[in-house]
This record gives sequence, structure tokens and C-alpha cells, in this order.
Amino acid sequence: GRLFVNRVFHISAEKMFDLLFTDSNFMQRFMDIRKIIGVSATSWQREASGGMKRTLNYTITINNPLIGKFSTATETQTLFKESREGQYYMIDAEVYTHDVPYHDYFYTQNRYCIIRNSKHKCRLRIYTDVKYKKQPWGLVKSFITKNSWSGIEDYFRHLEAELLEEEAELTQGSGDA
Ligand code: YK8
Repeated sequence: GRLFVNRVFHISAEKMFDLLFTDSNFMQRFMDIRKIIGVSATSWQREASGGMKRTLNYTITINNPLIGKFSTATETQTLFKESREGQYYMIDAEVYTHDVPYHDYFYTQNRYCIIRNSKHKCRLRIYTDVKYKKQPWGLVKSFITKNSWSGIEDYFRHLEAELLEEEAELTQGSGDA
């Protein structure tokens, strides 16, 4: 896998969780810019295991000339039971893209860690892995992997940049920057 984001933000851990994992204005705007449309999300529901789960369905717009322009996708987010409100949040997000070539071979696993650094600061880490449900032919596998990494990297670079802008807005004039 790869670590795409690893940075301290001047945003509390709780706020970071709200920005990324609730129906926040920030996420609505971000998905809008990324042309992720028709988003529907369940609320967070407690699991028997003690963790929480929610599921998002949406349609992504793809910037890859090799494949179709749109794909529906399902993202299942799990908030691990080891998470502690305001202190530490670990979320796994499994993303299935249903309408891309070889979609039945792979999915993407994104792991988000939000760690409290101080009252107004947290570290955000985003780690990604492309997972295979069945083993494709070697050439196909490298094709999938290559095309996935570039799309994922672009997405998280952009997310990081938008978070930095949000940070600037939040800290502006707060006096504790
Ligand atoms: C989530 C991973 C792969 C997929 C895409 C598939 C290429 C197919 C390979 C062929 C289009 C928002 C991606 C990038 C679509 C977007 C997905 C997003 C960014 C040519 C063999 C959607 C995070 C996320 C995870 C996986 C990404 C897909 O929150 O290349």
C-alpha cells in the first residue's frame, strides 16, 4: 500500500472527523468539485462488534481516456471500536467501482487515522491499498494497479489541498494560530 497523506492540521481531531465523515458542507463542496454526484449515505450504525458502519453510494466522474466517463461506486466505512471520541479515530473505507473494466477483480481500501495532537491540532494519515478479489493475469494486474494509483493519488492530493484551505479559513482570526 501507499501513504498518501501524513500531516498535522490546525484542526481538532473531532472537527476533522466531522469534516470527512459526516454530511459536512466541506465534503459536499469537495464532492461537487470532483464531480462525484448522486451521493446517498446511511447514518453511522453501531455494529455487534462494537464498531460503527455507514455506506455511501455515488457516481464518480472519471478522467481516464481509456475508460468510460462515469462509474457508480459503493463505499463502506468502518469506524473501529478502538476509536476514542476527540482523541483517536481509525476508519477503513472499502471502495468498489462497479462500472469500470475488471471491476469484479479489485477494490480499494483506504485507511484514515485521525490522531489528536493538541486541543486544536490533529494528525491525518491516509493509507491506501488496491486489493484483489481474484488474481488477474499479470499484465491486467499491473494495468489495474497503475490506473488506480494515479486516480487515487490525484484525489488525495486534492483533498489535502482543500483541507489546507479549510484550515486557513478556520484559523483565520481565531487568535490561537
Ligand atoms: C473515494 C480506484 C480505481 C478507480 C479508477 C479505476 C480504473 C480502472 C482500471 C482499468 C477510475 C472516492 C478510482 C481512481 C476511482 C475513484 C476512487 C475514489 C477516489 C483501466 C483497468 C472515489 C476514494 C476513492 C477510492 C478509489 C478510487 C478508484 O472516497 O482509476
